[in-house]
Amino acid sequence: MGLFDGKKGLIVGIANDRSIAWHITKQVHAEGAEMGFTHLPDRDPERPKNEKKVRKLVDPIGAKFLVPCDVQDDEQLDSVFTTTKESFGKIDFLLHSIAFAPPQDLTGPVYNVSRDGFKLAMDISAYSLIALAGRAREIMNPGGSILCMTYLGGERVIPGYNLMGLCKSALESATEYIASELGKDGIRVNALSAGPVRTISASGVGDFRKMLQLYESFSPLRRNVTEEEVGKSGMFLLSDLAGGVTGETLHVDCGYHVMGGPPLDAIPAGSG
Ligand code: 0WD
Repeated sequence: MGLFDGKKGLIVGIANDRSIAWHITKQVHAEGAEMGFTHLPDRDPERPKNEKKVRKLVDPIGAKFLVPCDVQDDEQLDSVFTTTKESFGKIDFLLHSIAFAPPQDLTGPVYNVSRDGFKLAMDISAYSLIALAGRAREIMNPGGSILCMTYLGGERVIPGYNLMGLCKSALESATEYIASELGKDGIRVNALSAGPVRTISASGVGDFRKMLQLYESFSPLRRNVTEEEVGKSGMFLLSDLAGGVTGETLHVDCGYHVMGGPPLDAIPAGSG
């Protein structure tokens, strides 16, 4: 008896086998869920590399469908939900696991962010939750669960996270407001705040290797979170086990978010 027996859902954000969306998908699949997926559209239809990368992962687990979706395109979003409705009728969960900021705006200081870069990053990384949730509510069963992915840089300054921090602040606020609006329909909306995981998007954040090292020495568990732990926490929030949880940002970061300063044993001896 799986936690997701008879449950159906839509996963937005698998890019490859290192994507957080894939780690969550594996856990939800193991609990019996049936899923449909989107992938970033391929610029050259003759060379569908995005589709191929994702299909290689999701076909073996019985994907109901795999369709292109650029969340900046309302027609594509409408088409995704038409396919979802045709395939499933109603769904029980939705995972939003996407983000993007133009590298030149992400790597520079926030005070230098361009107007267009700000708009693009906010559109893909934050407005997309609004666009997806507004469509999902039309076909979601009571008891349904919407989950997005966030990071501590949306709550506090994390050097190098920069513009994406502003996007995550907006994403987390949208999570709370949409949770307050959909609760009467029995739909929960939460955010999972993961510690650093080595993925393609992460490689766009300044000095990611140093961030991993810092988490190892500063977090209460003195280590980084594993992909499997992120996957299981995501599955928890999408499942009925989290039936009383909504509007929440759950940290799965080995406790790093509680630290106000480095642990004393993290300061090199003799550096007084
Ligand atoms: O340490 C990390 N990796 C953390 C990531 C820690 C905490 C949170 N997160 C968040 C990210 O901010 C993001 O919201 O998790 C989410 C997923 O990120 P990820 O798994 O680290 O990144 P990735 O595997 O790159 O998936 C993000 C995907 C893009 O992948 P690529 O590699 O192609 O950039 O978002 C998708 C795309 O597949 N994406 C889009 N999908 C639809 N329309 C768009 C778009 N316009 N832009 C990007």
